[in-house]
Amino acid sequence: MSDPGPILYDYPASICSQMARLALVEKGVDYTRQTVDIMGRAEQSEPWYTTLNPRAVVPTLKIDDEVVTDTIRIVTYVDAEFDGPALTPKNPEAAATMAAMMGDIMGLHYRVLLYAKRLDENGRSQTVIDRGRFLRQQRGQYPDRSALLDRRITGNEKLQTILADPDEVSRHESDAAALVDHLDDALAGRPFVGSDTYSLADTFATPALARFRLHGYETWWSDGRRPNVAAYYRRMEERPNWVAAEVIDTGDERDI
Ligand SMILES: N[C@@H](CCC(=O)N[C@@H](CS)C(=O)NCC(=O)O)C(=O)O
Repeated sequence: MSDPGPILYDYPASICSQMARLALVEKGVDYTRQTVDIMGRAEQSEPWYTTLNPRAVVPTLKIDDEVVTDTIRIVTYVDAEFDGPALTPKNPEAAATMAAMMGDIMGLHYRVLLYAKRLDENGRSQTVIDRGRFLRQQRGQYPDRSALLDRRITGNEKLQTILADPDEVSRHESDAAALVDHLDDALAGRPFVGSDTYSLADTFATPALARFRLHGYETWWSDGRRPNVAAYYRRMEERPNWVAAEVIDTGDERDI
């Protein structure tokens, strides 16, 4: 059988999948995608996938027999192992700044931001409640997946608790807005967030900003606010990798 080359197991709208795709596209890697339906069919919990990714999350990159999980590890691997433009600054200090930025971007609670603007008058999201019900059904149906599903159920309950607490929701929104401030500062007088050339930090910042826009937070960088981020966002939208990596900044909460 012919070598399939690198395979990215991903989900189109997942923010982490978009980050991995941007890194692959920037490096010019010829890869194929296999969709893991993390929503309706919950394929991430199926044994064929958890064998690859025991944490049952996307993305996963497979190259021959090598399997790489965790988005930061995936993009770092892609940058190190494939030809193409270097996406990590050579200067160790700049590389450390880039890594810190990536950690900050990854550290936000994107699900809170997703549902925060779509709560009912009691601070509840029917989508999150339905998801919890679905996870408990799966827990009954697949006892062999109980450890994984119990973690998911606990996560779902925590999310419901956060969403029901306006102070907690505001705290997560403030963390995200502070990140946008940080990006605006980092972009003062330079075209990219991590260095003077496109870097892994841009593969993270782009889907994060796209996600904020999708969730209705574009006001953070419109009407003269955070002008460096506003100009950066326009530049990133115009890059060929935006389309090639399928960065998503419009859509419906059920798609993601
Ligand atoms: N730290 C992990 C996080 C991955 C992650 O949370 N992926 C999300 C999509 S962005 C996912 O698979 N969610 C499905 C689920 O949690 O059931 C990484 O960087 O790969």
